[in-house]
Amino acid sequence: MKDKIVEKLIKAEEVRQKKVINLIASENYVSDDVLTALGSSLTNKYSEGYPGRRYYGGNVVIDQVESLARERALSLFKLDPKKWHVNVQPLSGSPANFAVYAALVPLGGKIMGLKLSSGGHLTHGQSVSMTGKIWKQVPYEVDPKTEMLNYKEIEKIAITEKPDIIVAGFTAYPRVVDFKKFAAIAKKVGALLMVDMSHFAGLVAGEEYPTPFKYADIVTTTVHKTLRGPRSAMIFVKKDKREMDKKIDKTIIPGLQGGPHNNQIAAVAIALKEASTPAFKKYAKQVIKNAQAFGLALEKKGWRVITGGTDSHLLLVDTWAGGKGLSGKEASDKLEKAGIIVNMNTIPQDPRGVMDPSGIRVGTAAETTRGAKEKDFVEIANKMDAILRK
Ligand code: DSN
Repeated sequence: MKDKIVEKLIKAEEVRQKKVINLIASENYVSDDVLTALGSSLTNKYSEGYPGRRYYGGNVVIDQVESLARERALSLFKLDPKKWHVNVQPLSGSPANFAVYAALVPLGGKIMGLKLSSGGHLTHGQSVSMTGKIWKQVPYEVDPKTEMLNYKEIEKIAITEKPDIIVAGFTAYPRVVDFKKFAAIAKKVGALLMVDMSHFAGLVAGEEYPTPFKYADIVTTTVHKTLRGPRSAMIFVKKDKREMDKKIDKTIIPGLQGGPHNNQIAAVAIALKEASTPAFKKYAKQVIKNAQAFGLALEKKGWRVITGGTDSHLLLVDTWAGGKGLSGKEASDKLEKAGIIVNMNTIPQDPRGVMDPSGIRVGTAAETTRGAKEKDFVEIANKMDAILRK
């Protein structure tokens, strides 16, 4: 690389990534092929529009790349192209979710989403997100006792509030979501059901987490978490007389975005193929086994694990409880100094603020890619315990 300053920074980040134990639940390590596609000449091309209908000439190859990514996306999740459409152009998860609301929810309409402190995402209608400014969030929370979703309560809220869209999905909820129950509630109140599977898409692909596709009208996902692809997102949408597929496509371009990032879309296509292999299925299984072993080991050391465990790749740990009195920020800082990377996170009913919450979120997707097994996570739990008690 001619730019020695940037080259040095890239090398330094590579070294950092290799040195640490990475427990960020939303991160992963992509294959060399994905990296190659990201750094390819596809980045040079403008291709506003969709395959076969572009505003610029010279897209004969790019059309094939995007069509391939679409075919692989539908095939990975076993979707019939006559019944489902996928848009692979969203630049990342937040713009993908925004695009769904912009296409399908009237301005000022209601988005019913999981509260941030219960594990929801900013773009599920939180007031600080544009999704909560343009639309109104109707929040639902996890049950204060079980810390799990309470479908009876969710139904009550939906009946009272009559949201336009119900969002199921999370960034910090460790359990499986009952999409069938969500679909029944959405049907009862005449709302659309959107599932944001960003966190667990790889587990769905590996058939280790329930599929939302039987029940949802729209499914959004990032590609870079458990799915182990490049930073990118996709919107899956049912094809029927509501023409939601056409509305979503028009909202992405010309509504919100310009030229798609073609290098990224090629990398998505590669990741989708990788995720369809038996090796990936094994990976998804191991991710969950590791998270469960990790949770048990933390509990054995006296740490309170939210909901008492996990069905997925992530765990929420209460660092304040049991007289430990460590805020999530303090815990995260202490761990980082010792080479373990986590993020501070609110826990259900958190009395402390978002910037200094009572817990941390940890995940197993990244270290499982690097070959970690259950015994490694028991070791990591013991190491974390020793660091946090100092
Ligand atoms: N930042 C992602 C996460 O960590 O869950 C969501 O946007």
